[in-house]
Amino acid sequence: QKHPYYVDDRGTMVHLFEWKFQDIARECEEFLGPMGFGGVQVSPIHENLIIPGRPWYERYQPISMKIHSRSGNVSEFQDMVRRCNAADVRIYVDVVVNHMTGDANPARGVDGSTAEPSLKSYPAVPFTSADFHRTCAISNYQNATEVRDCELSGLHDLDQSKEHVRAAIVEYMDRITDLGVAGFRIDAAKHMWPQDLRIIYSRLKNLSVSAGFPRNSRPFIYQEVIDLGNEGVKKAEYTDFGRVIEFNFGIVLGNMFRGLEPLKDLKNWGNGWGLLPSGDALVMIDNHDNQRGHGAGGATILTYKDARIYKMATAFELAHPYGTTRIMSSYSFTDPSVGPPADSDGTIISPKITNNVCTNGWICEHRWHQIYQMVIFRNVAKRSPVENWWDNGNNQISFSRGRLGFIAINGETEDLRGNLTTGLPAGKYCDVISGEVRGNKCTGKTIEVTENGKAFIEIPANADDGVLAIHIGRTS
Ligand code: LAG
Ligand code: CA
Repeated sequence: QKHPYYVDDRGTMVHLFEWKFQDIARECEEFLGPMGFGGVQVSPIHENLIIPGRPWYERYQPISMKIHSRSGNVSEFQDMVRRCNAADVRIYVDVVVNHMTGDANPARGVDGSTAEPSLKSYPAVPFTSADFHRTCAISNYQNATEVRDCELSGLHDLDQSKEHVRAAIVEYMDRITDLGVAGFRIDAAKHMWPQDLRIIYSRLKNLSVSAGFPRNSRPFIYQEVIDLGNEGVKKAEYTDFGRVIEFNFGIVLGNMFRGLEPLKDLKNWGNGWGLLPSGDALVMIDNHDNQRGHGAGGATILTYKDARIYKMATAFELAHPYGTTRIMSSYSFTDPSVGPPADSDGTIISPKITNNVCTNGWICEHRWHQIYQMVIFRNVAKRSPVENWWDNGNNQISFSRGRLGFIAINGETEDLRGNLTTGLPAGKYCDVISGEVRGNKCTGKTIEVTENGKAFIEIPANADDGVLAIHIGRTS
């Protein structure tokens, strides 16, 4: 099902990568709810193999389907979901059911479960070798059968055509649904057969009525299918029964905001770009994989490390109506394997947040002014279309969202200065990038829209931010 069930038709979710449940609950109450975020994607919640050094990617190696991870146990998860729902923020769980662990000896999980991976024996589920595909490595991505029936990076590959496997997956997902979540990210969906996923999704129970969902609501499904256009598996095979994460989105925008292609080409963004239809896509600038060179994307993916152009690309993502948007929220890293900030015993250290700045090793892009203000912009703009497109023939662009919001972006080494059509009703507006409305005052640039909808817009080339954005009304 392709609808995220956000409260009040909110527009965006944030991936709080490796955050603990208790910290997420607090963040829902103190920040995400009031600021209009629609949801949070949490890191995988099942019990995973403990890998020495505690790299983040151990969480993509299930050893059982108990809810217990470095983010917390089942009661902490339940408490988080309840508190986030109460703050009008929905929870989405990253579900890893293509595979179990790779080989490890001994193999012990976060909850103490053990396994014999080399025998494909996972007694805590239980799964035995009969539940897995035979051992073979994926090497030829032109061969869809190999991609689905062999092992991704040596991770033992479950056979989702088996009734026992289907039942175990459905039982796990239903257990999470009962705790009040709104949907699921399906990890490695490309490595599972669409016909098996269709059956598994069709058996899932409805969302919890006691958690506040309307009767007969089906879980929101968005699937990780990396299809850059040249492999055996196609993203369109998965759009009948859920959304698909559109990886081209962040790749193209990365190229553009790095200056490899002119921003004026974004005029027809979403069409003719080889992107999925808007209603089928979940999009982001970067994710936990491609921000560190894992998965696909390559070196042009923008991350928090490219802060200025990252914020510009994110502003475009959130200003444009294409797709369901997700924001990445990271911890600082140089080594791509290293896990979240943690004590010597492996306990994750909570982010410390002062004046919207996270310390203790956390980045918290979602607390960056330019980003959360654009989350609000997207909520205000609702479903209104792109109108009043303008560009200078190169890297300066602007457009409105109907009569509700207006954004200008200067991606050039020349100043942007001119009378642009904003589409907004005449009046004074506060640029939410250089400031915000506090009390009755604009702490940033004030923009005056005249009767004909035009306003004088100025973004110097050397401005802190290459973006200006105004919108009607107030949200929160
Ligand atoms: C995903 N999407 O399909 C996740 O977004 C991605 O983060 C997962 O890979 C992958 N699927 C499997 O769930 C991550 C790391 C891998 C890591 C894997 C399992 O990107 O590097 O593999 O999680 O932990 C690691 C080692 C491999 C090794 C494997 C098995 O990096 O070298 O072969 O574990 O031991
Ligand atoms: Ca598979």
